Amino acid sequence: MFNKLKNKLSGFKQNFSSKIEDKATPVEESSSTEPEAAEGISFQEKEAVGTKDENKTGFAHKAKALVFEREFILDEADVEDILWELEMSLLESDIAISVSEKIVTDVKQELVGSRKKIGGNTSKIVEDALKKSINEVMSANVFDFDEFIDSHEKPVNIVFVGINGTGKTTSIAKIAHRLKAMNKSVVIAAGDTFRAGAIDQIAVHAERIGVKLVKHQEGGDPAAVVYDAIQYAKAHDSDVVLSDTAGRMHTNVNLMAQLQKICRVSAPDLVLFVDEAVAGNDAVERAEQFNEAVPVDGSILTKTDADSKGGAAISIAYITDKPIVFLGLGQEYEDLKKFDPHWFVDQIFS
Ligand SMILES: Nc1nc2c(ncn2[C@@H]2O[C@H](COP(=O)(O)OP(=O)(O)OP(=O)(O)O)[C@@H](O)[C@H]2O)c(=O)[nH]1
Ligand SMILES: [Mg+2]
Repeated sequence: MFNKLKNKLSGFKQNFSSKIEDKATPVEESSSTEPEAAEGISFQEKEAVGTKDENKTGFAHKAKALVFEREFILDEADVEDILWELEMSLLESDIAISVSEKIVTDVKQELVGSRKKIGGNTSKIVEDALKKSINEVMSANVFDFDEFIDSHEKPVNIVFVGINGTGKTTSIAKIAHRLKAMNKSVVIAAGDTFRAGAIDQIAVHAERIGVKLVKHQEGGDPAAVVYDAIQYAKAHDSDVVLSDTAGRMHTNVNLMAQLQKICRVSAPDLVLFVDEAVAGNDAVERAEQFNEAVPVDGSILTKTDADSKGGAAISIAYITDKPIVFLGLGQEYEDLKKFDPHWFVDQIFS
């Protein structure tokens, strides 16, 4: 997962930290290594009255300071090329332009132009600056799915949308499995009446997981299926309705109008846009285009297990201003992760 991005960031860390090493200088003794004068007596007086042991400790402290305490100051010209390379690496990793620019600016602001102490090793200083910025980008929009379900009036109505083959049906099955394990009652609406085999596909999942499926005939009106599923859930006091929809291109006017009808008729509490992490910037753009047709509340990024770049995951919430709700990490029901920016950033730097 994210191997290409990891390699690129690691190359950047190495280059930037060797630049810091080049510019590192020992901290001058007078700056911060001398012990503060005790209250009421001057520093000279304190030294004069100090015991032999205290003097020894003071000397050891100073000696240590000379060897280990270092600082650096970088100016823009020192790292211009390295930061340019970072920006190119981020763009090549499918991170959106504005997000790449933000990360580069953050790193620059954090490490360039002012005097910095070298606390740990230099590579850690660079990693911390990168981590801080990426964390900030990814924490801009967070959403707690479980809290949403618990705090919302029953049945919570969730509609899944996206282009063909991105993992909508599989994600619904994973979420149904997850909700069931949390003792929630789930109804699935077989709202993909368009693709041959779609109803059977979701029926197999519903049966395996042990949740109710509401379905009509192939070619039927998906809005009616979703409506019926909600009526069923209301009558049976179910907690959640998960509505599948057919994959559609955002450019297909008729199918987008059908999606609008589904949302009009069923008034979803949550519309989740599903796309593949591997689609990179395309996924981000599609999220925006779907949002223009039906107000999308958040995204699910699937196939993150096969994503070597990480760009969509880093950019999508920042660009669309909607949170990532789940990540798909494989084909099994358990391969679903509630999105956590800190976990994600740890994966990139693991
Ligand atoms: N590796 C991996 N494969 C996934 C993941 N999520 C879904 N898939 C696979 O992607 C393929 C398509 O998944 P579906 O759930 O049928 O996608 P869909 O969006 O419902 O497709 P349409 O209904 O045709 O639009 C299947 O083979 C899934 O097993 C994931 O997180 N990781
Ligand atoms: Mg499907």
